[in-house]
Amino acid sequence: EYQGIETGTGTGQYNGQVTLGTTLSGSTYEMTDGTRGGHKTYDLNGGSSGTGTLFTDADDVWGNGLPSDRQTAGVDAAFGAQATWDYYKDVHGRNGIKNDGVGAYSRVHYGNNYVNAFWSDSCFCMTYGDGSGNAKPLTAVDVAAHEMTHGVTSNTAGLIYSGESGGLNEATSDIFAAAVEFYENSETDPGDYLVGEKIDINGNGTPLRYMDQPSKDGRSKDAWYSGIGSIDVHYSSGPANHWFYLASEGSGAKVVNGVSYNSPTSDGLPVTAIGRDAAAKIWYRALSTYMTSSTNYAAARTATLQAAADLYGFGSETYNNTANAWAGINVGP
Ligand code: ASN
Ligand code: ZN
Repeated sequence: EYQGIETGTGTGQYNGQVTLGTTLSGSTYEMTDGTRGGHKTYDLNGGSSGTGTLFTDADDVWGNGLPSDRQTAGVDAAFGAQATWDYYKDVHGRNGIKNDGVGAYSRVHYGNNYVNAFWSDSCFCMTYGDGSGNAKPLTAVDVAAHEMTHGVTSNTAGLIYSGESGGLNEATSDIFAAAVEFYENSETDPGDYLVGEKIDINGNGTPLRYMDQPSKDGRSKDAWYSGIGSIDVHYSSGPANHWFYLASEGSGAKVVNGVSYNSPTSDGLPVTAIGRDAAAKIWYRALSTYMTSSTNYAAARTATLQAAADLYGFGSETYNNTANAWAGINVGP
């Protein structure tokens, strides 16, 4: 009996035709990615516990792009996990969520009309609902990267999921969601500074969150204020998401990959971009080296400046513009 690492092809709902890491076991292909820590993708089939059944296939050609094919959501979830794995490895030299080369796993078709996705530290896994009404399956690349990054945060800074550290935890997931989407830059889902734009969770085509001006969602905050730690972490993430946009692209109006952004600063002073790659490098080093479970906005600023000094030199242009982006969200020395 043959057993080995294979490369299949799949058609999910969001990225057209993709290649997938699979495994041949006997005469059956499994959705087990042997090149990325053995990450497996399971069909929960409406259940809400356990693993359901591992996706298997006779010819290593998965999904048909329609949600009616059970494999379609599996293709998207597996693709999101592999894109996120590749991003952390290629860009940050991180070998999996724990940096130990071991894969997590994904579960799709969770529950009934479930309109969310989540990471769990206890199963070391990601779970996706099918959506409901207008809301499509929650398996887009930015959602997968957001959830998988919760695992990375748990295994690095360990930012507590409440108060200001909770907002920074959420922002870390949004920041790397955007970074992974730009890294993958698929033709049908190019990189952007929007979160969840493919899901249509609001039913009117708007995304869940905007990083250039987080308040566009009607709830998130654009800038830090004393007391921001008492709002929901998905809204107190706003200023840090805004920091990432300002650092990446600078303040003012801009079009990136065909999407228009406008990013005013809280102090009205302009911010010059350091570039997305530098901003992501700085945030990752801050997260993995300097932030702790209780890091707040002021400490996050210090952590990124230490990271910027390490990577680009104290007082360098990149260092100074990193500080300017914090000033743009009302976090100062
Ligand atoms: N999808 C949400 C998130 O990752 C689930 C939650 O509220 N924890 O933030
Ligand atoms: Zn989250």
